[in-house]
Amino acid sequence: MYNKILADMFNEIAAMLSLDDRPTARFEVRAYQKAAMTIGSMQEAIEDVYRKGGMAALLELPGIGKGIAGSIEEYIKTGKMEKYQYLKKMYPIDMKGLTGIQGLGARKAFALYKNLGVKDIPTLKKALAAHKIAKLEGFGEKSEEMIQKGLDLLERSAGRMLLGDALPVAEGIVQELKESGLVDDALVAGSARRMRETVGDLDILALSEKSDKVMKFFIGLSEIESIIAEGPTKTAVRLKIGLNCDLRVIPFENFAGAVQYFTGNKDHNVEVRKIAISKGYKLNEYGLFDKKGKIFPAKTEEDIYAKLGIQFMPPEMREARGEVKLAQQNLLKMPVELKDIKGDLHTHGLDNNNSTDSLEPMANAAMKIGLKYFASTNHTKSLRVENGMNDKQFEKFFIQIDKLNKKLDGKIRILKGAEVDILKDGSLDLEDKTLRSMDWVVGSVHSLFNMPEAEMTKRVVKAIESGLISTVGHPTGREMPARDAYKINLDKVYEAAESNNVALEINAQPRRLDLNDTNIMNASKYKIKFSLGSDAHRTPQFAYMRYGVGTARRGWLTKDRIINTMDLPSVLRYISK
Ligand code: DGT
Ligand code: CA
Ligand code: CA
Ligand code: ZN
Repeated sequence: MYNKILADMFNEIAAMLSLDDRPTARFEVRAYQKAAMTIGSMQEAIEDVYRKGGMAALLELPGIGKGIAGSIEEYIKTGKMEKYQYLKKMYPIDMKGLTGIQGLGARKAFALYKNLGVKDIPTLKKALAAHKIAKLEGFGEKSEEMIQKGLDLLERSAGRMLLGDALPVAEGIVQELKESGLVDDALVAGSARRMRETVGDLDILALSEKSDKVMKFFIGLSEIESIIAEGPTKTAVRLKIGLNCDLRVIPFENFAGAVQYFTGNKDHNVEVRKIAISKGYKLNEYGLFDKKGKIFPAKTEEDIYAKLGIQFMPPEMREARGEVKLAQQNLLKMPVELKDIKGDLHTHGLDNNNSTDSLEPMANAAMKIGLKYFASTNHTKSLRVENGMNDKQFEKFFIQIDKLNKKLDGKIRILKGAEVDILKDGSLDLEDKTLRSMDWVVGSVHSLFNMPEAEMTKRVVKAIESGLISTVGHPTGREMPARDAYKINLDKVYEAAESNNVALEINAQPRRLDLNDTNIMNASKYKIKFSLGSDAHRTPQFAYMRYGVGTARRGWLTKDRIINTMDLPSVLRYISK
């Protein structure tokens, strides 16, 4: 069916013609837009219409005149369209991709091409990263910001989505399924269950014998934008957040097998299946079967792993990184759990500050989720956009913390700290004396991300060697989806951290998750401790901790490696050393 292809081409022609200043061009633009609309919304294939009724049939379609009908005929016959190709030569840019961005019309796209050589999304990204657009006549700071926002939005809806955006929605759906009374169990499987930092789609499993009713209930949920495919065992939908979601309804007999299979990942499954085969079984999405095809009556996926002689492991570890082999030898150590976390070692909170809540509500929120302590680690003066504080201001602020600690009466303890900027040369953004007066200091890079690797490494190592920081905050500086990690020799950072007894942070902000899983695996080969920080600026953000824990688990980190698993007296003892 050529409908969409032709509609896209006509829209692109209209966009290119709109750059033409001749008055007649305006009419042409409208004609092509109209034709695009007609063809795009037709149910019957345009080529069938033509084959059945020829040019006359095309001309009968609303908004299709002689010229455009001729172009359609030409395309059906030859697979090409002269008018389109002629214009493309004049404007060799990805008009469709670029004008698909909110805030970027054909004229602006062409101006970007003429002035900055922007011809598609990758070159646009480069221009944005270099902040070249703001300086361009007719654009400005605001316009650049809008284009950036539009691009982020587009990418979010097109590709993978942050776990932090997707998981709460998935959990909401699971909750609604459970409350419907139609299912005996439901869970999020797939990459979201494995706590992967981004997810391609959501995979929800429901245990029920009433699949018809469950499916009906599911497609009626308010989270759903449209139905992609509806069936008795699987329904696929598009969610309003811009992500696809599959629901599978599975009877009791097959549920454990499905949970194991759809949790994945695929490579992990392949390894587990090989073991099943070597033992004379068959393992697939329906369960574990013996030679005669009789299903092994597993109630849970634990039963399946046990039957195969593989130590049970949490979903976060199932990434085919050697876990299956170790589990066969019973050598897997179980990773940290959220309930092990007693405190939060990276938080913000200040009065009269636009970007954070005040300290007292932060303390109450931390208490409410059961934390025994948290470090208040506000920004330092170099970070002006975040209202970073100077030495004097910290001094005053700590008096406020003393008062608040008294008021909180031991129910929760606020540790005095800062997220001190590691400056260009590796020096720190506060006086030594101020830093020495603190319980907990996070040292972070917040500027000049584009340094050469050697320089950045030296910068961070120098901060580690200062003896003044407790941990390195978000050690690679990445921020998904837009900012990659800066160039840094992490092994040198780990070495320095090991010999100076400085921890490395696992920043739990869903955009950061830094260190990430693979970095954690490498870092844990050194004798380093890790600190987890929600980096909460607002009271609900203490809950980000679970993403940090998920990432630690993906990096196979055990409880004893993580400072936050210590109770308050142990942490105070640890800090005083
Ligand atoms: P995603 O959606 O890209 O974030 O990643 P996943 O892991 O959720 O992948 P998805 O949604 O394609 O499939 C869900 C799970 O189903 C996957 O983790 C493992 C299982 N699976 C999918 N395709 C295959 C396959 O071809 N073979 C095996 N053994 N398992 C598969
Ligand atoms: Ca998935
Ligand atoms: Ca899927
Ligand atoms: Zn920071």
